[in-house]
Amino acid sequence: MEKLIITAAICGAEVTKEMNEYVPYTIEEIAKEAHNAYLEGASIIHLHVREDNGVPTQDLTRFSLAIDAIKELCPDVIIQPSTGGAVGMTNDERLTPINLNPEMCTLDCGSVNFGGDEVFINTENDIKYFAEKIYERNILPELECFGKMHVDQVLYLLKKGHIKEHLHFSFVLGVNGGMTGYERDFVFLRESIPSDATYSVAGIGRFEFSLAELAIADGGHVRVGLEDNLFIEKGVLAKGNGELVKKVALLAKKYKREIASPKEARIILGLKEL
Ligand code: KMH
Ligand code: ZN
Repeated sequence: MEKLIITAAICGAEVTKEMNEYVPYTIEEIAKEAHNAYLEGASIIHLHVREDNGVPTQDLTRFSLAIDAIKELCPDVIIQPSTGGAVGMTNDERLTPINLNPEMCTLDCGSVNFGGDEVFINTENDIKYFAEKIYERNILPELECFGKMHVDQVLYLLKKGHIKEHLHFSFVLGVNGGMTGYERDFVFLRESIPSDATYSVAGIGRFEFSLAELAIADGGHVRVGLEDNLFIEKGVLAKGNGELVKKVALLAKKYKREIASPKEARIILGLKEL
């Protein structure tokens, strides 16, 4: 089986220090959490940034500072800035970090309820706009799908030429308002993508490690981190992203999956060598 790519979603836009003190806000905290994840086997850092007080932002300078600080500690790691940002941001605001020409970024492939009155809006035209801007810069998008209809949207936009191969999906399952992350959901999505596509799972909350295990056994890839889940086990807060990545690395051992280095992850995803 292909080696396992572990992505660490270290910070997100929604979780706070009140929920888990290890959620990073400052540039130094973000770099430290990325480094801890990298040391445990993460080859991709899925990156959101915050103001020092924790407010989510898509500010270009903030991204640039965070990326430089991460690269200082983990020079070869793949950095994948979010173009999802936080609910309510404009499309152009969300797209800001692509101006730094990262190797990857996210591309959210449909709208989803995000709890209460919040809707994370990604219309078909929004997705086409994001895709055009992302491919223009030769950035590989991670295709974030919060349910089966988002996978279908990707396949439709592929046929119409708006989305291009290589397809690397992220099944983000367990959002309150999106698709759940049970085994049957995983199998449904897994069977819906082309055989030459790659995928990663991002289980939200209690789905984090059960989905990780399914993907590891199947030959897929895994995203974990405080953005998605704050607990190392039921009722026990994780002591940072490193601990969450370490738990996935241990699961990989159980299935005899080796962990991909950033160099190997680049080959699997068809990215250029550093
Ligand atoms: N924060 C969510 C509204 C992404 O990074 O592309 C969107 C999100 C997805 O986290
Ligand atoms: Zn994100």
